[in-house]
Amino acid sequence: MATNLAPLSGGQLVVAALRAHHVEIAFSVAGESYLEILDALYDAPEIRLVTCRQEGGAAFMAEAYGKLSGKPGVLLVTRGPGACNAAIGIHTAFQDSTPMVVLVGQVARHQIDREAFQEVDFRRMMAPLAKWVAQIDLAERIPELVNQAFQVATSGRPGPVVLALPEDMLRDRVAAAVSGPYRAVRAHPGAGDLDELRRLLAAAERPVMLVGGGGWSDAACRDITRFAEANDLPVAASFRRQDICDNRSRVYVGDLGTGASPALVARIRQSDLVLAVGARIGEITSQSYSLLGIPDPGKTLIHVHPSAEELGRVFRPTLAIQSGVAEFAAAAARLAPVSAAVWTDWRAAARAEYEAGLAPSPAAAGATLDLGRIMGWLRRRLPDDAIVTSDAGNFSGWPNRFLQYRRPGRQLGPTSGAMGYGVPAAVAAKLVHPGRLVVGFCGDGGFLMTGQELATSLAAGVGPIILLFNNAMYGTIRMHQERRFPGRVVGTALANPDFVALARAYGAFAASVERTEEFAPAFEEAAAGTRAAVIELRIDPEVITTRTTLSEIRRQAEARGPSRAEA
Ligand SMILES: Cc1ncc(C[n+]2csc(CCOP(=O)(O)OP(=O)(O)O)c2C)c(N)n1
Ligand SMILES: [Mg+2]
Repeated sequence: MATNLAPLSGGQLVVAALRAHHVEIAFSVAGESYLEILDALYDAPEIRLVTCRQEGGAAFMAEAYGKLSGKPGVLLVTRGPGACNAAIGIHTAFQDSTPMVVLVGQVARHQIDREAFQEVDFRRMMAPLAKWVAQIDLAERIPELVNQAFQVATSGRPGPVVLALPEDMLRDRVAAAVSGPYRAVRAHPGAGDLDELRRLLAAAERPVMLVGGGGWSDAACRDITRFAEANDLPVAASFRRQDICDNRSRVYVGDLGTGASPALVARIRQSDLVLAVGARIGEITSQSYSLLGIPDPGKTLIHVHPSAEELGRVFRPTLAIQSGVAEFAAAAARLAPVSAAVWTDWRAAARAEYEAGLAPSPAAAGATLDLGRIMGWLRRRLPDDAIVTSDAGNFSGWPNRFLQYRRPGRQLGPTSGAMGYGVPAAVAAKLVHPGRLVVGFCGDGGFLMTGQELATSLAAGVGPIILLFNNAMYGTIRMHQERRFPGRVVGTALANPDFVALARAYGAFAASVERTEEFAPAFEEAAAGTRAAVIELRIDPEVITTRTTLSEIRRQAEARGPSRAEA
């Protein structure tokens, strides 16, 4: 009981609770609102405190850690301004179903509701961004509420939890027993569910499995691939979740991202059964909600998701199975296979289309910097355990289409579409796995949003390789402009700094690549070093996607005429 415990400050109790939940790393930007926690961390060397340069970068690092490890990413930020900067990473953790625990310093309890210095009501501000928000007003409740935070962040559909910590509460001294670690709650598929799944599958002729969402351990990925191979089921990955099913397996048929292969999209439209495992089937994956009817999908839909709230939310499933993805994958791998002969040709044709898509499209070929050839080289060069991170932007189409992901390698990208993710995620990945090759992709736009976290990387002595696609524009938005308002370019041209000089000023290795043949030597030099590296790829602005050019998009929009261009 608490009575014979030595009193601790609220700050010390928070750190004791983090230890009880086996926290090994925390990302922070310091603030005077939580000095007590920082001071307690001074005495807790087993928790690695990473000092970041902006809370947006720190929040992306915590999110990437959560995605990579399956454990909550812990983020420490100060009240109003710190929390506002961190919001982008909290929103990303929410959309990406990533476990995260955010500790925010708050004004003293007796100042609340005066609009005290930097005061924000976090319950209101974070309500739509976080899975749960609470404020700890009594230091003796720290063990209870920190435990609840870890439980909520990891159970069901994982997500971010925000705890506001009034600074005077952190100074109070109380005797309270912390306890941990948390135990995530995950549902299992029932025997009846699995029987019905087999029955529905046996009745199908053109089935497709769609895998996505968070919570995929290496073992769960192996299990779901085994199930797919045993049943010869074609497997598509949802947006930025390409590392679930080994892309080299004969069952893998491609991904449903922003630049999805038209052949794959057509095939899913033709399918008579979709088995969605872990995926929410969100806007990007469903190709703007066009792949399936709403609410009647128009075909058999078996939807497996850890959260009851997601099942039947948009699409009415024939069979809804509430289950953790690892729990479902383990059960599916043990199922007796359904006779697959009827769809073997269907699966093989889908695989052939995917493999054909690995050959670069003619539109991009022949450029001085041939990105198709460079990506082909990288696909062969990256080891099985490489970690690839990505920012948001059109450049991400290149690694998404041409690299092949497999465990233990990883793909870490924001399904929230948040720019600025690529560099911090690469830094976090390299901190967790210093011995693995970490390659972060970003555009010139995204790089200047959070590229200052290179300083964090160099301070921590870890070296990811950043591939910076410089086309001197917010290319994605320019593409949309050309589609809707051809020739009317506004707000999307960028005047960039000298990226090589900038990277070198941080102490990073830097190179600029203009010709295809310069890429491999620059990459090898970066990989041979231990410092962070930035390789700038100078992209012809014409090369706007992996499949088409900017002028082709403009030509098509002009041919459609003003009314069609509006559509
Ligand atoms: C934080 C944030 N701001 C704005 C956007 C809207 N947006 C999406 S892509 C994009 C341009 C990305 O430019 P860049 O990083 O240079 O990549 P490119 O598209 O040129 O390859 C913008 C502004 C966003 N997704 N996230
Ligand atoms: Mg750009």
